[in-house]
Order: sequence, then C-alpha cells, then structure tokens
Amino acid sequence: MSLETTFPFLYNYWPHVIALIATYSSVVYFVNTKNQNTEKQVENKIKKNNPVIIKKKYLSPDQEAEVHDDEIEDVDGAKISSALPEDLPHVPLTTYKRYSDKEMIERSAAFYDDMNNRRTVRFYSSEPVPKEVIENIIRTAGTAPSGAHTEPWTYVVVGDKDVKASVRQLIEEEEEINYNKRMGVQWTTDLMPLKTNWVKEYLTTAPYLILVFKQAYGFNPDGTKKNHYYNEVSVAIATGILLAAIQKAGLVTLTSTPLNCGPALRTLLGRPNNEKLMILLPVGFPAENCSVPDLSRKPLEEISSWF
Ligand code: IYR
Repeated sequence: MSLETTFPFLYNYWPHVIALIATYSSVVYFVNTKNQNTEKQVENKIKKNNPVIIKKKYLSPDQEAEVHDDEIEDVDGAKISSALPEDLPHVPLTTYKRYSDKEMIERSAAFYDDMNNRRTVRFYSSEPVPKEVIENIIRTAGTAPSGAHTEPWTYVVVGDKDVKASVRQLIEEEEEINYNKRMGVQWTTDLMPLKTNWVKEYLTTAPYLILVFKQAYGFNPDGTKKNHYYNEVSVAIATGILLAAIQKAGLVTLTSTPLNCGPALRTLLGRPNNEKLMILLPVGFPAENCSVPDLSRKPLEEISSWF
C-alpha cells in the first residue's frame, strides 16, 4: 500500500496543500497581532483621555495595616490624578555643597561626636526654652523625606501647664496598668536597669512636649482620601532628624512611647482620626544633678558589615 494508491490527491498536489496551509497560518497570525495592537492602542487612548479605572493593587506595608476593605473599594473607579501637580517643574540642584575629603572627614567626625553625646534624659529642669528653638527643630524634622512627598506628620507642641498636667494624668493612669498587667515580667525585668516606671514627672517639668503623629492618610483639596505611602517609616525618619535637631540645639529629650494612650491623647489634643500617635518627646534642659544609665554603644564592627 502506497501514498499514491491511498491518497492520490495528496500524492499529486502535496506542494499546493503545504503552500495553502502556510498561507492560512500567516494570515491568521497577522490578523491576531493587528487586533492585539489595536486593543492596546485603544486601551492607552482611553487611559490618556480618561484617567479612570486603574484598580489599586499594591499598597505600602503600613497602608496594608491601616486601610480597611471598604476604603480600598472607595478607590476603585475613582478618578486617578497625581497628588502633586502633573506638570511639576524640575529645577537645577543649587543647594548642594561639595566639601573636600578633609572637610568631609572633619564634618562627619564632629557630627558623630555631637550625636554620640546624646543621651535619653528622664529628669528635666523647668527652665523655659525659647519658642523659636522649638519652631526651628520642628522645621528641621519637616525636611525629612517622605513617600511621594506626602509629608505625613503632625507635631503637636504642648507648652501649656494645664494641658501638660492632663497629658501626664492620662499617661500615668494607663502606664500603671501597662507596667503591672500588660507588659509582662520579661519586659519589666528588661527595663529595671533603666529605672523606668509609670511615674512620669518629666511630662510636667519639661517646658515642652512634642507629640509626633503620623497621618495614615491625608485628604485632597476635593475631600477625597490621599494615599500616604510608607507613612510610618517616613515619620520614623523625621523623628530621627528631630532628635538630631534637639541635640544640635543643646536640648535633651526622651523617646517615649506611651502604650495604649494614643486615642485618648489624640482626643485630648483635638487631632483627627487619620492621625496616630507615634512618639512623645519631652524637650528641655536636664535637671541639675541629672543622672543617666551608664550605657555604652556597639562599636562600628558590630553594627556594620562591609563587602
Ligand atoms: N513606654 C513605657 C515603657 C518603656 C518601654 C521601653 I521598650 C523603654 O525602653 C522604656 C520604657 C515608658 O515610657 O515607661
């Protein structure tokens, strides 16, 4: 049995059949590619003319923790436009100052020396501090970088003695429960060498308290919610700069984190719901005869790894 007797048509016309199949495949391939391109072009055109409908897929880690499902839905189908002006100009970098290697070494060593003298202080003098110094250190914290330049921070300054007393009462009531019930034996044992407890005299003796709030989200001029990407890490960076500014000004502080007091302090200070207390810093001069725990810092070799 041969191809000639079984499929005489195929035997006689096989070159034509192959040519036909090849032509058909090419036409199908060409038409599909063209349709795909047209679809993409249409999609791009729609996006360009009508900046709508881009489903929110990715959130920064702290947004994941903050944002609730109903808030995610709010964004779907909403008109998308950038929070900063779309035609934001880019200008030459004129503020950069180049130093010689020698100057850089001297400057970095001097800054290290100053920062290495920083100590967390729990005992304050009530001596007043010029308001302008506090304004300057907050301005300095406000220079911190932030996700998409959203500047997600509010610094609430308390200098009024009655408000300081209310803050202290609120925190001490809560901290007593923290130390006795919530924190657990390991935590309170770890803190024993630092001699901390729920009595927070510094809250009324320090001339100023700065309460740092993060804004979990903000608002656009039209009242719609504005994403604050990486708001927590942005505020942490700003707080580091705030600490450096306090040190540079010749004042002292304490990075206190009043556990479970955030909502009550927010209400007391009339802050909105989108704000969350991150840290409370008493700011002032150290009390006379102020003591600090005799701590040392890890050396460079222990805190760095070089390749
Ligand atoms: N927030 C409490 C407890 C506390 C926690 C840590 I971690 C410290 O390093 C120090 C204190 C307080 O302010 O007393």
